Amino acid sequence: MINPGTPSVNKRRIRQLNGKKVNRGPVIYWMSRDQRVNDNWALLYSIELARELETSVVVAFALTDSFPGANLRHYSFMLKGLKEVEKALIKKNIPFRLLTGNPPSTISALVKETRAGAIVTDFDPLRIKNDWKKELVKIIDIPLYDVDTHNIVPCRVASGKQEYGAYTIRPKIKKLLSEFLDEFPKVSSFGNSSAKSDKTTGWEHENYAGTENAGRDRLKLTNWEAVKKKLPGVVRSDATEVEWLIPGENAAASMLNNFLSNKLSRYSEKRNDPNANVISHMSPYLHFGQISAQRIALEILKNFPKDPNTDAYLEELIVRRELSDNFCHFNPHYDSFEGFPQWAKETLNEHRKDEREYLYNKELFEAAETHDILWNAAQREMVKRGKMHGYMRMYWAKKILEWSASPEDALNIALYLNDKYELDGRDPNGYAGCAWSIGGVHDRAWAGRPVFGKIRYMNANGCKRKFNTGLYINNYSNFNKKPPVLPI
Ligand code: FO1
Repeated sequence: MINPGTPSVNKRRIRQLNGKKVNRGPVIYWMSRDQRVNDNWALLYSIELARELETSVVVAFALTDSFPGANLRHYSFMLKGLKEVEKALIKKNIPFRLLTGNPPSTISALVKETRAGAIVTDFDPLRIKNDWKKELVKIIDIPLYDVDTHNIVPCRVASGKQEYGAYTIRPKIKKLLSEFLDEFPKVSSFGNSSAKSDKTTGWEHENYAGTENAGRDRLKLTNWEAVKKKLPGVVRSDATEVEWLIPGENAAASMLNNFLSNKLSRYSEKRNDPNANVISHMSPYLHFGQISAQRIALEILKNFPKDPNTDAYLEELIVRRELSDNFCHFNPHYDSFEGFPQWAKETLNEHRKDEREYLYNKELFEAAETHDILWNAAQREMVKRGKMHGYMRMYWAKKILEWSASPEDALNIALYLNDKYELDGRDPNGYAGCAWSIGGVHDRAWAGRPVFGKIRYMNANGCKRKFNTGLYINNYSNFNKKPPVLPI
């Protein structure tokens, strides 16, 4: 229970997605984007609502084996994180249910089974999540609330339209930080009367194995190995599991501490140098919601004086990331040529027929078999480590535009590879990043040139000026070479 008297969740984070009235019965937190127990406004609101309605909370994660572009690399990282979520919730006497199947159907089945009185879920601007929510509200007659706990300033509060770029959204966000960048209440254990009902609601389901003592109640434990085996589509992937990054809320917190203590002081100077390894590695944890951006910002502001390092990092963490949610939320074509700004579509159309000095298809790009050894090294870093350095991602995507038959092919290939190999693929950051590189989204027009037109151009010399490209190329010179064990 949140300790009585704790400030309630800022209502401006919350939207009710249908017009239904709450019923008696437990509050379900349908956890999806924000897969963590600490620093989670959606979980906190679920508990607050349950307290008001004098009922209990059940947390559910609806697992689909067909999340577009996802494979073993992603599911393995995600499931390990969810296993930790379940353990942490059980310690707080909050039951966790892992549901497998089509999310709207499995969630509505849970509503029936538990006779739930309301559902809370977390905000996500991606099409697939909106489709799930639209389908769910058609088949439930209790309220569905959506809480933005991914953004510090809720996406739907920061702006009411698609923003042109960082320079237009930044002042809007800065003005609202004092309202939203507040400390989270702690979630202590919850006198969950529903826990007793576990026995009566017959949770005999192949996803469950055994029970765990949780205070005076016994709660079901998920059989995670059985669940992972049931993910048929992911077993055959060639995007192998990533070993160097430990998944889960605890690992995310220690990775953050490591970044703050050992790397932040060199961040602004070295952040564009892949060999310097000063990046935070937060993006996979942020993608799966295993850490809150608000927590990261609070830790920085609490413990570090404002300086070029904190400015540069907070700009990425707050402005750039919230800009990408804004882009995906307000632009339904966030993953296609149609989503580019008018000036970019015009200039790319004018240069459609320009001769491509080199031309590669998806297979050659994927195999890192272009003429450019720097580009190939970046592709191999992504395939081997599941994470390409941010500066190289821009170069990598822009070269796909330069060496593809059309801008549409380029965007499709960049998104396909990004979503297949990047741990943080299928994320608004990735869609906005590819659209920036290939379609000038959030950027301005530059001097025209073949193929690119007025889209900003980048070349290897630009990289050479920033870092030792020879060392980077050597580190990723072939697929069999073990990637360097970078000091995490
Ligand atoms: N979210 C879900 O609610 N259910 C899933 O089964 C699921 C699978 C999944 C696989 C790979 C991946 O990268 C993301 C996945 N997500 C899933 C979504 C994820 O939790 C994030 O919410 C979004 O991708 C970020 O917008």
